[in-house]
Amino acid sequence: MRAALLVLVLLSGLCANATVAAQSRTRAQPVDVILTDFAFTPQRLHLRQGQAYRLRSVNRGSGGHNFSAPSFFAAARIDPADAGAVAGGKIELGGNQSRTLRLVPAAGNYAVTCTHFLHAGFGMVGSITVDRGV
Ligand SMILES: [Cu+2]
Repeated sequence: MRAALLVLVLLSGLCANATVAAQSRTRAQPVDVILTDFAFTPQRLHLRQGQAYRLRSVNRGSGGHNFSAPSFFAAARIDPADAGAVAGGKIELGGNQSRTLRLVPAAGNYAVTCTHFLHAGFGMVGSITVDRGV
């Protein structure tokens, strides 16, 4: 009886996870951020809490850049299938590379920078504002 209950609890947990992943894939709104030498475009992202997004970071710069937003990524619900794209609070991109991350953001104001040497000083800074859902 106890084992059956445990199996049931585990199964329902799996279903809930699968549902969240499926929802974020089907209803996710695409958002593109272009990284260049030395800017984020758009510089200010405006998102809504609870909405699923497909955040695509595209590096059109000549060299490597990153999309570093540790607080934003820590607070967001990231699709487990994409979690490997974020390391140390940032998405690292070589020249002409892009990564897509499915996530549901949490309300707040977050800073975005490129942590490569001197890039923030050259202008690679931005922000993400996530409004509370209705
Ligand atoms: Cu950079």
